[in-house]
Amino acid sequence: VTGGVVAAVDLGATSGRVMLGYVGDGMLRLEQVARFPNGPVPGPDGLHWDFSALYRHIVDGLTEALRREPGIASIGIDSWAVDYGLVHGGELLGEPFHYRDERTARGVGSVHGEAPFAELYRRNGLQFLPFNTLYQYAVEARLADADVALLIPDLVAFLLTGARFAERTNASTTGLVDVRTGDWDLELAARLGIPASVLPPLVDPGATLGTLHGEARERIGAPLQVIAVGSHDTASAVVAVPLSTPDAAYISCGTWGLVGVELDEPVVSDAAREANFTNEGGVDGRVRFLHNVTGLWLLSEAVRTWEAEDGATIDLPALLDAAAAVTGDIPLFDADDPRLSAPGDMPARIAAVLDEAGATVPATREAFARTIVESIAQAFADAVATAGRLTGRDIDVVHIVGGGALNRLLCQATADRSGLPVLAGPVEATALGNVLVQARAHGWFGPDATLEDLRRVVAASVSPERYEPRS
Ligand code: LFR
Repeated sequence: VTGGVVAAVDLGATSGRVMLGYVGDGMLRLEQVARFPNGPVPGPDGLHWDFSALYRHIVDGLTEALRREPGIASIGIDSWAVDYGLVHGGELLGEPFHYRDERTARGVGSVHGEAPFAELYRRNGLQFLPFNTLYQYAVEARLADADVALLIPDLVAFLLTGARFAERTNASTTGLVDVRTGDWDLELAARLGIPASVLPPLVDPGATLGTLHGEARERIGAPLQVIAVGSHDTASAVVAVPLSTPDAAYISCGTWGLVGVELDEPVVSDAAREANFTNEGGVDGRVRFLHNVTGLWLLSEAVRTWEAEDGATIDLPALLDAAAAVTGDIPLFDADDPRLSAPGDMPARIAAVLDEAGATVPATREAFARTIVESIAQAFADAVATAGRLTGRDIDVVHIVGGGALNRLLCQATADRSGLPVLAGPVEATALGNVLVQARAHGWFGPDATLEDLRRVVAASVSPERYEPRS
């Protein structure tokens, strides 16, 4: 057999999807079966996800996928990183917290009191992000009540199959995995008061997690296998970047812009730490050496505020066209300013940041949108240059994958500001990476297919759009 069809569950911070992935003749193709909204839900004790609703949508989507395509060979699940659900007696202990909840600030203080950031970086290789799971566990009142803590894709797999595992690429974002060995850093966990019992066994992408059981099996209607993929969405996206040269950089651009390169070995130098570059686990033991740039979140939150003001929806493509036509000086702000990470009135907060820096606040929405997009592009260009400097690579092309690849203004501005050609696409890199890792586990690309082989399949299936830098 050299092909077949699998289902991919791909959960993003603003929407989730269930897709069918068709693989054959060294090509692949996606078909969307279900799409459902996602986002932060304010509660009395902070921001949460509506995980119960997400899970219902996933089961409905998989049911529909199997109805359309009875030959599905397996299911793979990926989502955003760092967030988790606590399980006790087989039940979920409340809705998972959203990583943008402000409670994590307290966790940072207590963790760094025990293990200073420079030590953490040597151990886990992670850039500082205040919501990394270890900071969340430090303020998690119910951790001691849990039998196990499962990251979001692992939690979905648990509910579907009963199996309790931690997929390695996503586990690497907890801050509790040793960057050299890829195993739990149990000594660090003990120092931070995290019981080893809540950390489930680690598995690699490609492993079989289990078979649908119980209610899920009855509802969906077949004993399908769930296979571990790069369950961190960014890990799956990087699998599907059709890297065109050995010195290519990538930007996985959705809510976040994850900007970096792929390495074989981690870089945990002082310079990498000071530049806040992360060493996250990739598929096949590769290292995702990258920096989190606050990406299209800035634009989507601004649009959400304007829509609330107007009581009407905004036509985003039209707004971006108008933004592209703005002339004159474009004021810029630091897209990574931590004050811009929580939900809220984004235009007002960006205005405050600009004002503080002595820059003019744009007077129209189109000028505002332009300032946001150009500021993101500048942060992208800076991170690409830093990735090159820290790894000694002469970056010669930038691949943009994910929803941001559709944003022409952003792609062109990134080319202009980096001075490098940008290759935009595939838009659905995450779902493609999810499908590819399942397909490889089924042997559809032969017995020894490498990541490079998988990327050749992507390159044969999609043609990225090229943006040349303008002076
Ligand atoms: C992107 C992403 C990033 C991670 C952030 C929070 O969707 O997974 O890689 O840093 O969300 O989990």
